Amino acid sequence: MAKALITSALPYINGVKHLGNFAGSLLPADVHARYRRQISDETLFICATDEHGTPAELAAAEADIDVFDYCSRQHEAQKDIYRRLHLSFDHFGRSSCSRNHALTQHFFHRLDDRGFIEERTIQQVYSPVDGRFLPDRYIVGTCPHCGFGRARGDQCESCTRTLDPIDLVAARSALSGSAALEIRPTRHLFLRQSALVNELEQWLGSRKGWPHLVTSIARKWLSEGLNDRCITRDLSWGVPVPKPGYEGKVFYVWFDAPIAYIAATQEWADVDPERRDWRAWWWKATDVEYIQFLGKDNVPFHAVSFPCTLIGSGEPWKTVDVIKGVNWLTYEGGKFSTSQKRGVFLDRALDLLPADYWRWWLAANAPESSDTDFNFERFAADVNNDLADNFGNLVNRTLQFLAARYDGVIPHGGVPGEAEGRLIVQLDKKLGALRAHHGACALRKAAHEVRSIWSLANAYLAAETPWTAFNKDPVRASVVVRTGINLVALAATVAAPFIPESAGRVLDALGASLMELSWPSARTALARVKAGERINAPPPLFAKLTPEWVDARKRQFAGDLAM
Ligand code: B3M
Ligand code: ZN
Repeated sequence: MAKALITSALPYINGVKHLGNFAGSLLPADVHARYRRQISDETLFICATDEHGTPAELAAAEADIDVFDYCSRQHEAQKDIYRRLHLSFDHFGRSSCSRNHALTQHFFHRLDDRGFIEERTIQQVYSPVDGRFLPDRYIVGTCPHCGFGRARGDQCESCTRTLDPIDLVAARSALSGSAALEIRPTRHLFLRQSALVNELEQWLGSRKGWPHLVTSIARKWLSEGLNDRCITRDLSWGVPVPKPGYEGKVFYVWFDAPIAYIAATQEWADVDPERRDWRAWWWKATDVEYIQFLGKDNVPFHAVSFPCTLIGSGEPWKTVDVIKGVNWLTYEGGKFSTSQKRGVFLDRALDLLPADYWRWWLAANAPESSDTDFNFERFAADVNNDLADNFGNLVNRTLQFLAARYDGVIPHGGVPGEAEGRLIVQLDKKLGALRAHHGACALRKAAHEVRSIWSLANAYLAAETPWTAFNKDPVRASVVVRTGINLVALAATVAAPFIPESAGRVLDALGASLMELSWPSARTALARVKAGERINAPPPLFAKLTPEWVDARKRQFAGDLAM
């Protein structure tokens, strides 16, 4: 039995995430975790909220509440949304937890002891009125390129150009509004990544099976020369820097956030220390396969920075085996934007439709080889074709026919014939392909294989016409109906990682609970549900999305588009 450690990029704490965040890391990680459990691999799926850094501090200040309380509320809100999206985390933790504080400081001490930390003095903007140094994002002013009045010191949200705080016209503090800003020297700690280049090169060379996108980003960073990285900030919200002279400073959020993968695993184990051991997943864990799921902007931090932390510690930490990085999901031809509230956010998505609709579309259109554009027409067309007409129709017509003609009891009699033999051969081929796609974390291809299994099941029923055979050749009809019911069970089984709620309803109706699933070979799969069993047809699984629905959604979200 293989062991799979699966992590999704940690969603930032501030605000509800959008469909792009969901499609880029949370959903693919969940589908993979569900698949791994289905094939009985020992699976641990870990995630957490990424709570430190400027955005959380700023948002809490705006809402006029304590930053920890702010994060607690946001964490609960996000957790609830992920539950409703059927994300099957083994643990959903917080990067602000005490375990992460301790672990982050531990890594710092190790790196410092081994000579990988260096003090440097840098020039930074100081605001006497606020009594503090201001990170780039805390400085606002007019964009020199487009004239946008609320550009931030790191980037103009209007024209998206990256900025330096000194570029801003009429720069002022985002906290107090004070324009009396000074440049002052401040001391910071740097992680000497340049001293780890060789070890990192070697490590990267030993990784196999990464998507081209990920390898090329990692290689680009290495070939441009690894810069030493400033790992401290002049903030109060974060993990304190345990070094004299650094009182009032914390670690940079990107230093502590990946460490939270480990800390969250410790928290998972803390719940049941008798039976759970975090070390089995992270410490000398050579029997574990570790897969990280994330969007392409996060690749450098996972392919370079975090490995530098782990390798630089000189301790036997588990490093990632496969980084599954994906491209962007775009929204109606443009970017999703949290700050500009552009796009469909997860709470509103769930108000519109159950999780499975979104899960299916986003998996079947995963932005793997290129960016993918979400728009409501495509969404409705795919949902109607795949879920309602293909899977939904297979389930409904089979179970309704059973209810109408056999009183819901699976008929005895007859033996499988040539058509069933052919079916098994075709199914085994498709199941093999499906397993290979899942194994390669190729979400889109796996979803397409699932769809083709649904289509094959529908094609079998269309060709073998139990509804006509029922009168002409009842024995043959019994064989086809039995096969049909088992095809429904198989269709739901392969669908389960993608649309767990709908698949679960079907399997429940068939008396085959999700927990009992093992990965089927076609011959055993088609003999799972036996003659004589009574089955209650579930109500229709999916509603079709009408052109009126699409129009209404476009109008509903038009305001966001205009922003
Ligand atoms: N919170 C960024 C993001 O969600 C960041 C990921 C952290 S993973 C350790 O895009
Ligand atoms: Zn601008």
